[in-house]
Amino acid sequence: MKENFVEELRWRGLLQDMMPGTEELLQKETVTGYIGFDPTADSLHIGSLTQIFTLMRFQKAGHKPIALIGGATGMVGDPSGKSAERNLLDEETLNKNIAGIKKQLEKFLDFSNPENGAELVNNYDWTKNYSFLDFIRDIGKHLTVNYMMAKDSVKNRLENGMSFTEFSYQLLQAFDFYVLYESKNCKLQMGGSDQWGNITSGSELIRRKIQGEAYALTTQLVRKADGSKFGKSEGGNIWLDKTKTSPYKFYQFWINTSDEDAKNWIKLFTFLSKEAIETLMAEHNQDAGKRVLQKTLAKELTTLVHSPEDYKAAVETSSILFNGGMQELANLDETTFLDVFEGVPQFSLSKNDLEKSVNVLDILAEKTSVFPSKGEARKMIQGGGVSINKEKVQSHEQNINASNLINNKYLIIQKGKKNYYLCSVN
Ligand code: 383
Repeated sequence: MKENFVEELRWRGLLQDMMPGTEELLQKETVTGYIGFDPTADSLHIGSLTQIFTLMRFQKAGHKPIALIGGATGMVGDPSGKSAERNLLDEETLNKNIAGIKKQLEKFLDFSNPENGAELVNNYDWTKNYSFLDFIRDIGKHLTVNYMMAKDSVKNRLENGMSFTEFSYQLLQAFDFYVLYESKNCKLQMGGSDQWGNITSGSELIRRKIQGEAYALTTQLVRKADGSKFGKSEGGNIWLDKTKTSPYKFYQFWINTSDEDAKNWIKLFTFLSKEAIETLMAEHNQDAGKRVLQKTLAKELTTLVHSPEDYKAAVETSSILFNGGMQELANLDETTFLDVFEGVPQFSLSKNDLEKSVNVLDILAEKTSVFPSKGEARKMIQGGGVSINKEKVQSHEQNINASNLINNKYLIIQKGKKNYYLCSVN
């Protein structure tokens, strides 16, 4: 008896829809299943994590996963869930994106297992030489326009219009499923719930063209309890590529998850067992302030997507701002340094401002607005409540000059214990 993949998705709150017979098939035999990713950017972001995890869970349950990169479909653009026609990507961008995504997908799956090793394919390989005439004769003939128009991805666009190009998208994706069914006995396609229409077009094509049976399964799209979009921070997407989102920032994203979200996400984004999760939930309910769920999420995900070393560094960096000294801050690379200060109010000074020594009160209340007035700044200095670069300002007569800058560029001002300000000199 196989590990029950569908049941696993179900208790984790991941399952959205499946075609009748899917669960039975998965219980009966080792199934080859695939999920497609279009190369719309040169990195995947955490919005794709659910599907990466689905492929990993599928493989752990003993089935054979195929990750498909949409080199061909990426040239067209999926209208599913989109309210307007998209711009076509040029070839150079596409190639760069394909290379980036391929490298990432390879990290998550086991390609060496002789029983159910993963495969990575690119639909450009079987689409590039297929002629338009052949395509409309061999493939297009099997689905009616009526059928295609009944899909949400098309229906939702009838008012504003859509090009023939985007209308054809579902046929291209259907063709992929057919090719994989024929060449690799791939009987299942999975994806987020926005993909239901495209996936079932594939099953329909396989049924009509060769009387084959192919199945569909979709997972729920991840939502945030407060209704805002999952996967974005103030600065945009949370990417899996560490040059786009540093491991520190990635870690912080999960650490800052709300309690509500953390309770759901611990099931979606970890491989922890039901029992382990129940224990964590109980701990969380005892003392939510300890943030055990958030810490576990951050640990599991930073370790998986980046590395154990990156996780360790992120934890250390996180404590630097509050517990660390100047030297530790100065040793951070600039990206991480700026990430640490994200969300902290920032001011910029010009080089000229610091050419000569400047009185500290001028910095605090004139060149920046850390304090509303020099009087207030003076009062707080007297009370010992102002630090610059982690050192207490002893007197309001103190001066600041270029030699005080960290890495020749930054001043860190602290008002009281908790309020940080970053000045950068340009
Ligand atoms: C292309 C060719 C296929 C099968 C699938 C595709 C891609 C698919 C698509 N998927 C999204 C993407 O690439 O556009 N048409 O950005 C997203 N996926 C997954 C998941 C999701 C979907 O990559 O719901 C979120 O991540 O299915 O929006 O033969």
